[in-house]
Amino acid sequence: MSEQRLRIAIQKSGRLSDGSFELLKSCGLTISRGRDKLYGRVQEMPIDILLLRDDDIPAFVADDACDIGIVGQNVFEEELLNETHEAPAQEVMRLGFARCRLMLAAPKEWTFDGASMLEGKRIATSYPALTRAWLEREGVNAKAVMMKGSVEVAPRLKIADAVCDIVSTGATLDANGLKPVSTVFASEAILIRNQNAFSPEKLVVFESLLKRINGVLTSKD
Ligand code: PRT
Ligand code: ZN
Repeated sequence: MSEQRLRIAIQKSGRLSDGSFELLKSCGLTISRGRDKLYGRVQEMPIDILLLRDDDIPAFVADDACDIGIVGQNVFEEELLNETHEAPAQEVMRLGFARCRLMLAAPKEWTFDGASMLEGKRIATSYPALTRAWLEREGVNAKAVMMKGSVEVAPRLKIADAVCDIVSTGATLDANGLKPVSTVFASEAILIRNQNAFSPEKLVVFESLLKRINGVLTSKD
């Protein structure tokens, strides 16, 4: 990949992919994908695209492997709270798609009357840092237990008393005998960038891309 081309990280396949590709397309960009499908090239502007797992995007951007990226705010903020990078990536703007909420959810039979109900309880989550920050704000002493997947089955398996998970329609919680009781973090896709100043060539491309994205977003309002 040329040093002169702006490198953008987007999710290879998942809930952010369609929105990310659509946004670039709406900006008037055509992407040709490499044979390995991990790499794409924009025809109209000097932009290279790296296709990654969403969880890797903040670190790739922080470490300068990519200049910018599109990721869920939930993943980005969790990484920030974990302070894994001395110079973390920075949020540039909200992109208005992949909206969801990180929610505290409890067994349906609970009569939930406030966060204090969670005192001393175990909460399964893929977002322990965001969950702990919320518990702290609420003044509750509870244990956030990390689970990478299938968080919603934890109460049934008696691994945890409640969960803190991403909710979109709520159907997954419902199917697992859980109900959402409180929003911990509201999320959507965001554009992030590396902290360092871009080279003059890259800056021109970056600013032109931002202008196009802003144009697309305002035309949707
Ligand atoms: O493979 P890779 O690691 O790249 O992808 P992934 O499987 O880790 O992530 P992916 O593609 O599922 O989600 C990417 C991002 O999309 C998330 O980080 C969120 O920012 C956003 N997003 C939007 C969602 C949802 N909606 C969503 N519904 N992420 C996950 N879900 C899951 C949730 O975890 C739960 O299992 O969908 C289920 C709940 O959906 P409902 O509709 O039943 O409530
Ligand atoms: Zn992921």
